[in-house]
Amino acid sequence: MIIDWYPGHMKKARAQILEIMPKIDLVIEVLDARLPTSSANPLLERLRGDKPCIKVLNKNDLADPTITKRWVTFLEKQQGVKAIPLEATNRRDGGLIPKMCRKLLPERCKAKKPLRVLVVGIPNVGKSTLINTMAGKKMARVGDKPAITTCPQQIDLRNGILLSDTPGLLWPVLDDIAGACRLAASGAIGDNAFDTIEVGVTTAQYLAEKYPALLLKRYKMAELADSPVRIVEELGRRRGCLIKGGDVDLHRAAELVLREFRSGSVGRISLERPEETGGAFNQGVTLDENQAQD
Ligand SMILES: Nc1nc2c(ncn2[C@@H]2O[C@H](COP(=O)(O)OP(=O)(O)OP(=O)(O)O)[C@@H](O)[C@H]2O)c(=O)[nH]1
Ligand SMILES: [Mg+2]
Repeated sequence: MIIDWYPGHMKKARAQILEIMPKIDLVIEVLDARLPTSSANPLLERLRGDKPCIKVLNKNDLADPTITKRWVTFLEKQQGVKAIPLEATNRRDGGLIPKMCRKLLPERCKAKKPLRVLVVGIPNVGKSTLINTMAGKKMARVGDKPAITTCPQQIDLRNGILLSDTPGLLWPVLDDIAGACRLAASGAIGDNAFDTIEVGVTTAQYLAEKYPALLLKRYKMAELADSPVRIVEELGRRRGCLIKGGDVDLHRAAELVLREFRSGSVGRISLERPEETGGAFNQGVTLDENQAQD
């Protein structure tokens, strides 16, 4: 399968972030709590250098809470990093961030100039939502698909913090196949850029391995079929994803799995654990590197 998704604005955004970085005091990297490794852009890590960083594990409401706790401990082992699980849509959660910023840079806060904070992360992870929640009003455009923000935008929180919202940034070469498949499952990559059946079936396989009880409950199945494709067929049949003649429409069934995983309808699910990133996704999709290169 080919994942060919590196919109032109991302290349530009990368250059813009490079330009802004020297003027930045602190970086907020928004990660997807369900996949903190695959949603971390190694390029951002390099661009950040030794600036302090808050790693926000966003969409915490969708992730497995016990695994998220382990991620916080794991991420905070990095120099200059504070990690916090968060629901960007939640006002109370958003209010915690300015306090964290000031705590990380107490000396800098004594200066008259506002603290300059850059918000970065992959597409659709919730950067603009977090900014709006912190600002207490809609300042940045938000949407449930990747590539909503296409150029950097500055937002003055009027509390001594100046935020920069940036377009979601993926890396030009998606050469980690399992990671790319998790990103596709999470909604970070445009739906037209990957094979829905492959990613949907791989997601169902992972759910069957790690969260079988949630899968059985959601689709009211007594037991799981003996292969991932059959599982998707079975749940598709149960939910009326049929074509003429009564056969299952596998594409629609795979879409259903992805939609319900993304919305949290199946339950709180983490696709990665700090100690291992294996499982179904490692046998997942293949990428055409030439297509993904910039
Ligand atoms: N369940 C849940 N959804 C969230 C959360 N934060 C953001 N979202 C949703 O995620 C989608 C993407 O949010 P945006 O804020 O536009 O994401 P972004 O990172 O700015 O995306 P780009 O601008 O495309 O890079 C929206 O539908 C939000 O409502 C969260 O904590 N939990
Ligand atoms: Mg945005």
